[in-house]
Amino acid sequence: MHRLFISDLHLDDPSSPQFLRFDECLAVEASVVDEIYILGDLVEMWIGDDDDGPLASALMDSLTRTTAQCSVFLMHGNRDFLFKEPFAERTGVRLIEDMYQPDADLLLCHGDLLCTDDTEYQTLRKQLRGDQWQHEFLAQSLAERRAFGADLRRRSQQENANKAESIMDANSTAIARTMSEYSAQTLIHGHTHRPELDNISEQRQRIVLGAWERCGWLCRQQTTQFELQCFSLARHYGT
Ligand SMILES: [Mn+2]
Repeated sequence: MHRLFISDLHLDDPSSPQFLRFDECLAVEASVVDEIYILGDLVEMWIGDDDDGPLASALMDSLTRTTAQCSVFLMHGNRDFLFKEPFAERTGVRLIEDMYQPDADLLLCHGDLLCTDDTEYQTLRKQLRGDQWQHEFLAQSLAERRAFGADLRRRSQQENANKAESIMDANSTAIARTMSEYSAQTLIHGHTHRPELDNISEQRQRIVLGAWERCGWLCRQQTTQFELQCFSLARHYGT
């Protein structure tokens, strides 16, 4: 089994280096790997599957081309939890739960659930993931939803600037408890933007995917081997 894992691309502009490299990465890897897993925060903000903006259409084209060649699994992040079935049907991606096991010993999550020290964020998360909030939000016009998204991003930047770094990291007790609960030997997540391959013990490893900021990040699995890789966003993927 040959798999690729990516997260935290925070795409917001189809002409950005991030989007161009993402599009190339999918085109190159689709014929090489069996499965691609996108573990949340693929985009900076997803306001609903009816989005008619340039990023939404470029993204749908790119994913549709890819799913013609390999399986693509999409998990929600805290920026794009409004990807729903219409998007999956249009692009051929499969939406997966946050906490997903492709194999018995492998556990995937976005990573925000592990940041248990940030109680303020966990409260907001519960609200935004609730049916009532989502129903009311999706009833608004696209313009209203875009404005709300921009405002939410501004607020979160301000709040996070005042939080200690450690509060926004994954909590080690939560990591251990979660891995035990799922009997996982390997945990892959993103969200914290702190890429690392953490050998917790002889039996357990945690791989944290990086955000596509200064470079692009991915984890490649070939049979039982996992490798965390970064690559330049300044030139074509694979060159
Ligand atoms: Mn995130």
